[in-house]
Amino acid sequence: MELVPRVLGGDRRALARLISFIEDDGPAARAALAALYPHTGRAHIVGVTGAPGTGKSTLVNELAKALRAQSRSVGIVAVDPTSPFTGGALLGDRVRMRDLAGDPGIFIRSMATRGSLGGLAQTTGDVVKVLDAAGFEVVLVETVGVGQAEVDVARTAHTTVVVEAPGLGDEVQALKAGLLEIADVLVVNKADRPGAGQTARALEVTLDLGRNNRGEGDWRPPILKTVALDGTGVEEVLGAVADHRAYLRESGLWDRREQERVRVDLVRMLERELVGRLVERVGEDALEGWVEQIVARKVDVYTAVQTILKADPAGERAMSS
Ligand SMILES: Nc1nc2c(ncn2[C@@H]2O[C@H](COP(=O)(O)OP(=O)(O)O)[C@@H](O)[C@H]2O)c(=O)[nH]1
Ligand SMILES: [Mg+2]
Repeated sequence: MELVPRVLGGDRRALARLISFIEDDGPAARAALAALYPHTGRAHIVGVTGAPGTGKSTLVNELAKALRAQSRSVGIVAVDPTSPFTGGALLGDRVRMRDLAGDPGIFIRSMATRGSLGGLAQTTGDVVKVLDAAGFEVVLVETVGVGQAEVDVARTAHTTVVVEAPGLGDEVQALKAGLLEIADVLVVNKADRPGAGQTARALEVTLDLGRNNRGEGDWRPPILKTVALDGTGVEEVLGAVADHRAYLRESGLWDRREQERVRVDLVRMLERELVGRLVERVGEDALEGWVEQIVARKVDVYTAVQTILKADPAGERAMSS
């Protein structure tokens, strides 16, 4: 595909077009991804996640500006599956990020869900690869930390920044358990609001109780306070992100995380391919027939799966090997 050399050469319009192809998930996009793959592996992929409204987009904007001030190129992928329902959230992000537009050292892409969340995780991963291949030194991935798919997206980052804010109530407390486990850097944003110190102390206690963090290494996530609105504390967050990168390199965890990322990617791709092929061979009508039989309690889903796989020896072989 002629887009590939242009993307590698720094052509921004080619980059935007290629990402659109990837979102449409055609065979051409896969060929391009295959061609780009040898050029990946250089970017520091930084996930920024947390509950809606904590200030992730504002923080990402400030982080990007601070990185640009250090002359480092930045790709941003903002994933917000809630936006089609709430309307306008992504638009708001775009407006806010306008002060970064026109700078060739930065590329911003907002992505809304089209298909399943699982599909979104895949697409996001592919877009990150393209930005990596295109030479962006840091790729910031903003995700809303509300579900497993978002956590999966965060898991594919080298460094995960979890954003909290005071005064968001119980809903946020409930999110903490899952998100704290994947946090490499903790940010209490909206430090200009009352309760920020208390939120930070609560996080401190929770960290002490539940060490740590993917069960690997002895990195303790620093807890940093920011006011993303005016940039206060943003340099410190960048510093912590850089420290974490150095830690990953020195401890050998960088390579382990790469392996984890590739394994997740490989298994996800195999699942998609196998299920796709199998459904194609079995046929939608036959599947519908199985659904009706299962609904009618004439057969159970477990037996149905075994029977379908037996009737399709290629699928059976692939699934059981
Ligand atoms: N008071 C205060 N408000 C903030 C701060 N950072 C972001 N906000 C506001 O919080 C709201 C949500 O911010 P946004 O970045 O869209 O949050 P996101 O949903 O996590 O991406 C916006 O109205 C921001 O202006 C901050 O540090 N202090
Ligand atoms: Mg946002």
